[in-house]
Amino acid sequence: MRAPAGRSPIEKGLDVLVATQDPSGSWKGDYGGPLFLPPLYVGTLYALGRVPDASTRAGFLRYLRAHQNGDGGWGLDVEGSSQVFTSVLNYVALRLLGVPPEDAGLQRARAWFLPHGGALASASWGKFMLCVLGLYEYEGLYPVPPELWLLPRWLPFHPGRLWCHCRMVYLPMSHLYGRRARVADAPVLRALREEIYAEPYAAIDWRAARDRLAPTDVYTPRTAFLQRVNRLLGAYEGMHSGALRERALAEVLQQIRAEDEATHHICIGPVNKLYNTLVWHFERPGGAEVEAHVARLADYLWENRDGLKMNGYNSSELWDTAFAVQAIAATGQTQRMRPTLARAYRFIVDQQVLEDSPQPERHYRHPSKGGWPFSTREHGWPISDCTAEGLKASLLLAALEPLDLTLSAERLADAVSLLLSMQNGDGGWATYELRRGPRWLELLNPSDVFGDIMVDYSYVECTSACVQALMAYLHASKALPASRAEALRGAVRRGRDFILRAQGEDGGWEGSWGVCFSYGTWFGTWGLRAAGVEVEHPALRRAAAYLRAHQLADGGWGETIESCRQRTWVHAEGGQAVMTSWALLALHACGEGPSRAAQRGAAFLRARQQPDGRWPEEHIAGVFNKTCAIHYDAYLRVFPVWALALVDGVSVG
Ligand code: LAN
Repeated sequence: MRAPAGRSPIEKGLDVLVATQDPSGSWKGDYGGPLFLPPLYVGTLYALGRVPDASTRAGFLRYLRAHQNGDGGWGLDVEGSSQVFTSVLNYVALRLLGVPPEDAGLQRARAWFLPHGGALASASWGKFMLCVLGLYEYEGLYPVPPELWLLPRWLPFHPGRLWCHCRMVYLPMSHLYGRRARVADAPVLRALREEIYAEPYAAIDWRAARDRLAPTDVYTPRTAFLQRVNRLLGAYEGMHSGALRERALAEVLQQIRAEDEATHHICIGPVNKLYNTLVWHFERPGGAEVEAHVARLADYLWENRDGLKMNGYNSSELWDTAFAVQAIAATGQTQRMRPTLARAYRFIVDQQVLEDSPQPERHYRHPSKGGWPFSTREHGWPISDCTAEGLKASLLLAALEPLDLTLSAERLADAVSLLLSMQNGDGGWATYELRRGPRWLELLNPSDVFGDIMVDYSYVECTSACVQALMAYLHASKALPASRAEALRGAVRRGRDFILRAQGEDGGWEGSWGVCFSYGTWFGTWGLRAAGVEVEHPALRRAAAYLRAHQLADGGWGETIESCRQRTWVHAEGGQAVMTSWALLALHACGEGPSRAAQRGAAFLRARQQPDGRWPEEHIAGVFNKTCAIHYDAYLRVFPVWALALVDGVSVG
């Protein structure tokens, strides 16, 4: 696509948004990045006995080869340095796809992971999948007992209190573990057992293997507390009652069924999607549950230039669309963009979740009615900040009369009530639920490779989005009963105070779902401004100074995922368009759009825009659990337009 000459950078950016909108009205795209997902997908297909068709196979092969590091291994994600966990799993995936062990890429892989300890040194999640594939022994795992689900709910470590993503992964794991699920042996598996270990399989001491772990695979070291609990679980496993186990497995299966049905077999995330599929395969091979799961497996696939990948979610559509709408609105070109906005509005309206999941308390679910999910309504798990962004976008669009569609007052009120119900005692908002567990649960994080997965904490991003949405609703609603308006203002004040407390000494905010401090500081500053904090407030002065101090010589801002891992700003080699945009949005909120720093940032964005209106690919901008990078395809099309709309053309002060 070539842009007509003479169009402004913003117009060219808008043209790209128009051209890339999906017929459904959303923007959707590649949501890849994590390299532990494709091999879990391939392993699941293998376990189900479903040979991928030729194009799926070729697509996966291209992707896995494209992301093999120079040293022969694979990282946790496409930007990460090699780990045993993902190196062994991707090696196994390539073999299961039919690549022979003599293949040069596979030889290089073995030459990397065998000296690093082979499969015995993999992080715990790798060993688990290897068990299911018959490539590791269950005795070499610390137990994942399903009986935990039978404990009284009031216990602080009941699994129902875990962050929902952690809980929903360990749920099917406990079933597979309890049944010691394992695929039938086959020649390729026998060969693999010789290839992925540095020693003969028969000679392995499985008990000792529980504690083997390569330093490359450790982000969250196993605490003494976790080791004690692990030993306790090990002792329990040696003496557990068969009848109780059956009861626990039945309860776990019931919870799995509820998750499947509430999400139309999409499941909350990619890992429990695959493990739930496997549970049903072992429980009722070829049964209706397996068929229902298989029908939705491809929802997670995405083909791009680098090959076929498993996305980190069934999509990021609602989230991206809500941001695209806000960026477009900021340009003021809503007249010309009307058809695009009308389609987006229809999409957003259609994704609101209109009812609670079945028997929510029974299944540890927070109410859902009125919320927006990250992806689609069918997925069914609303999230605080997705609800907030969905609400913000809807209110903006409703104000652009007439797009012949509006959300009823009742549906808007449902969204607001849900947001109010999700505010934590500390004034902040977590992701999907109220915070349910104590901080010390993090000491039992068994994943090795992820940080902060045990509890759903309050986050600056979620809090800021909710504060902004509540204020937008307050401004838009003329006739609110006084008590309701007061409840909203109280929630906003508590949210504001949380954001103030979350600010770092240096003036920045640490982001958790984007890379990293530029992302967090965008949310921090916007939340404070929405809550009525003046630009002269010391918190905003410090934020602006913090951003100015991190501007690069090229006029841009840039961080790498190392910022998230090390929890301190780590500069990229040069400015990145997405992070520069976040910094500019934040400076704008601090009243510094016209400043020299911001104008240099805008010039950086303009200079980097290609003739076709796009910005070139750059460092990954999304992250989860401190360590894993994830690609947000729409960000490069949305945020530069938004930032330029707010700061460009404003005269230098
Ligand atoms: C997501 C995607 C969306 C994201 C935002 C809404 C952007 C954020 O503001 C809140 C957190 C949330 C919902 C989020 C949490 C972690 C997720 C679900 C992911 C990054 C997508 C994939 C990731 C999930 C945990 C991946 C599977 C790995 C495990 C450790 C279970």
